[in-house]
Amino acid sequence: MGEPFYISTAISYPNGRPHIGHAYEAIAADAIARFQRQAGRDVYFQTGTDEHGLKMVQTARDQGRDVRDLASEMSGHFRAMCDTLGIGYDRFIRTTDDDHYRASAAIWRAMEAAGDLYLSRYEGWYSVRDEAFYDEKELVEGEGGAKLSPQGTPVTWTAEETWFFRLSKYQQALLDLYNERPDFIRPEARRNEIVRFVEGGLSDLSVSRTTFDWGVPVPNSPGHVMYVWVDALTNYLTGAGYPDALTPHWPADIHLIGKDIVRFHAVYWPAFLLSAGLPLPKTVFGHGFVLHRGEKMSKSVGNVVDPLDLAGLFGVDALRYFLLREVSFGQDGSYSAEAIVTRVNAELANAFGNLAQRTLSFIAKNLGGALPDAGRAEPADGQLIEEVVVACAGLRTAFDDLLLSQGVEAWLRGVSACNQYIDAQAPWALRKTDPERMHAVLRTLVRAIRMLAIAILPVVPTGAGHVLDILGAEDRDHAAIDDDGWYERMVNSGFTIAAPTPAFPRLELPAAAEEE
Ligand code: ME8
Repeated sequence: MGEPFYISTAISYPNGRPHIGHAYEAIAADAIARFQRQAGRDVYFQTGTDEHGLKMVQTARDQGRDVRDLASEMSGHFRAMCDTLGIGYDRFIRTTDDDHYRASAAIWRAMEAAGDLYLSRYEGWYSVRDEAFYDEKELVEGEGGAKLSPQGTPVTWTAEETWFFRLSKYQQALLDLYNERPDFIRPEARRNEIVRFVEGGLSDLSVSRTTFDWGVPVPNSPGHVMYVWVDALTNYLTGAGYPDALTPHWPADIHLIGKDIVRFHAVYWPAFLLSAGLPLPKTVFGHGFVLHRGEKMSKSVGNVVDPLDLAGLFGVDALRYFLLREVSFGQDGSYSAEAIVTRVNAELANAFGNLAQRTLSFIAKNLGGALPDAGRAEPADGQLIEEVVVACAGLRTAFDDLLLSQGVEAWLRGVSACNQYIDAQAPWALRKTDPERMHAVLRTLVRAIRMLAIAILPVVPTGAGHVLDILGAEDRDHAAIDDDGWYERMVNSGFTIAAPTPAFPRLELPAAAEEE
């Protein structure tokens, strides 16, 4: 096994069904996980649901149902979304899992043993929507003078006896961390936000609640449950075996989360870990928001588009490709049915899908499926392979650095080199005039298509997998891209290409979506 690689998504609040933002985060994390598996890393990928807290209690109350039932039912929808979208998680954690209660109690005791917890009275503002405490100075004014959180959500005055965590004690340690490890928070804009916030001073954090009981009980403190973010963040450790011996996957390589929850991951979480004497994750990456035609949606606002409807309309690969390609990773992005159809048709269906389909069906039809002979090579053939090698390497370098959209762009340069090559070489015309040259051209294309299909597997696992199945290409990791002997071995094995069905069908704009 290779070097360990741990990637997590945020765990979602199961107070409603998943929306496109959840799908986006899961897809991005899955593409990174698949990519690192191809690179030979021993990947652990965790996602799941964050089931405690006041938001869950209130949603259940509003619906007149039991909070545990609500959590279970909605958690099931999140898991089903992951399964439908081909998210290859190693664990789908629920914060109601028994081992998670044990891990949460253990980190609590460790923070207590460090002298970082004390009982006092909390009086201040709380946003149930964000499950967050805010200082007076952070609040903004809404319509009619209403006080709102910096995220624009309503806040209520809260006063109760709670446990506090000595967050203020960690101010300098956190600033040192951001300074010494510039990659701890990415991208840069998020890092700057957090540095500014911490430089502004940190208040101690209220970490228990007494007004409801839907949470992890505070050890030896009857009536107190942990503040939902304490147990939520601990999910990452639960997955790594805590409090028993930590697996080699800890510390996590990437906590992938949205930009609205960077503060919890880049301030509270490292402070808890420092207090408990545990190693810190390597990178907290705050991706942008995906907006429908530029408008923010949220479960509470109600303009949510079900990702499974989109996957049903366009296909899983199309949705994955669109989101990873369209959104510059780390920034906000917008989607619409038209944008999905336009991009997927241009780049996946026409540029790559058609290249594979034309080439492989031509071979199936005209060569009886037999792999083309060496034929008569020309310099253009070697040049094309070189361009494709560079394109695949470009994708690899970019994905390694979490530049997902740029990675796909690099890959597309390889695809367009193939299409230019086809146009210039016109293999279909060579069939009658120069079959020897036709063989060399087709053979070059088969090699190029295989490399490109392997490289794009993390993004479109089904379609790229289909192309590789047609080619009988079983090895699909990065080493396989560089494997020059593959073609000869396939020829020697007598492999033939069967008439292929298209891997990336063209999309139609659904009638209903046009008017939306
Ligand atoms: O925040 N576009 O859960 P959540 C992209 N339980 N990403 C989006 C998005 C959008 N429009 N809307 C939300 C929570 N997200 C906590 C996390 S982790 C220990 C606890 C992202 O269900 C959001 O930024 O509100 C977060 O990363 C994830 O979806 C889950 O959001």
